[in-house]
Amino acid sequence: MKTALITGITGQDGSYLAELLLEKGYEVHGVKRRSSSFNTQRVDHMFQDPHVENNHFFLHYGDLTDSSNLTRIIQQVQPDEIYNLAAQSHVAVSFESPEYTADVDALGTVRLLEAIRLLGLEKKTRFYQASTSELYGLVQETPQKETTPFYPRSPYAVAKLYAYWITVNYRESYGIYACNGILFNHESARRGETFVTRKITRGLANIAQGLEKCLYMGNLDSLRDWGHAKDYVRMQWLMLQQQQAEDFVIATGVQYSVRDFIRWSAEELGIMLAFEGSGVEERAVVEHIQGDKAPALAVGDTVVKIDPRYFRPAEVETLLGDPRKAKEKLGWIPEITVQQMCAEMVANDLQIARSHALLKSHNYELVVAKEN
Ligand code: NDP
Ligand code: GDR
Repeated sequence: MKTALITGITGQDGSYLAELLLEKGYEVHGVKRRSSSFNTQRVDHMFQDPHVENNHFFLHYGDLTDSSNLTRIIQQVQPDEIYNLAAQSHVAVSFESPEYTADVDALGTVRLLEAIRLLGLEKKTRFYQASTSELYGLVQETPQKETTPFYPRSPYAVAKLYAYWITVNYRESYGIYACNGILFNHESARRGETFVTRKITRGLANIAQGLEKCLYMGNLDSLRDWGHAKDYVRMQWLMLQQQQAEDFVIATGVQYSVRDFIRWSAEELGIMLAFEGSGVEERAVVEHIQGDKAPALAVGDTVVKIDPRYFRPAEVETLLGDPRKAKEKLGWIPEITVQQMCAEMVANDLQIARSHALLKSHNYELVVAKEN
């Protein structure tokens, strides 16, 4: 039985990857942060009573800023594979917390690689680094592939640039099987609520059910290459099963705008939107409603407005990946389209919104988180 250690197991990708590895018969260990409230919702369904036999799922308290703790966990677990998914992963937040982002996203990576080296696990432990299309930032070539030069545009991306190169460096210097997955945006019903896709599906579902009035957005012109997280974690595993460690771009090869994603999400709720005005005056107005998914809305309601608070000091305007290397060498092809993913996300958020609306209609007090 192989043993894997996943940092960031409580996040979107960590939870899907843990499911995949358990299915493949791995013993799965994850690092979770101490928090004053529960932070394991995405993995609770995998939790097994530690008192029963044949438990294959274990969580350890830890933090990427704490090297002695990481070294101790790795020493105890002796993993065949480490997936470093933990990060302060929000680009906009990284402008507010640049030093912390560097500590976790950049130095956290070298702490793990050094632990592998200090413990003499260079030949045993394979290492996956969650690299990102944000490395391309101000794009130098379209579509972006493994050889495209990087131009990071945020403290997050700059920290991830260090992590990318330190992973390459430890591969070249110490012969560690270490590789970078340069992943373009990937989403799901488990996506954090403040990333743009989930903010849209959750916000519109809440508005449709009368729990919120309007969704405030940033740059609607931004173009992204969106895939489904479930498809992308399959590739993370595949990258560690090769003869030789290599870096791969993982993307769909198709891009859409934030505005497109708003339009599809609204359509899933039976709402046809008209976008009016431009710049910070742009808004989306309900033009037509069909079906029963949006009982709280009427034709003419404004459901999306712009709030410049969500503009970033430096924006990544366009990202489009070229996944040919992954297709050719790993046989990896994404199975879920962005439109299917959008439908899944809306259905999930509509179900949550409906249950909240039901509670509200029976006078149960409900607070829907608004900060986004
Ligand atoms: P999430 O934000 O959903 O998950 C991040 C995980 O990291 C969470 O488990 C979080 O814990 C954990 N974490 C944050 N800070 C620390 C810390 N100091 N010590 C230990 N753990 C910490 O991200 P995703 O699942 O979406 O992404 C996974 C990785 O892939 C990240 O590194 C991200 O930067 C990268 N990436 C993501 C892409 C995407 O589109 N999703 C694309 C390209 C790269 P907690 O739950 O307690 O907050
Ligand atoms: P990104 O994802 O920055 O690409 O990083 P995000 O979903 O946050 O933004 C995508 C684009 O949408 C624009 N946008 C908004 N974004 C947010 N969050 N909120 C808004 O209101 C809003 N309005 C417009 C953004 O400006 C941006 O252009 C994600 C993260 O998962 C990273 O960890 C990962 O490395 C990259 O994807 C690939």
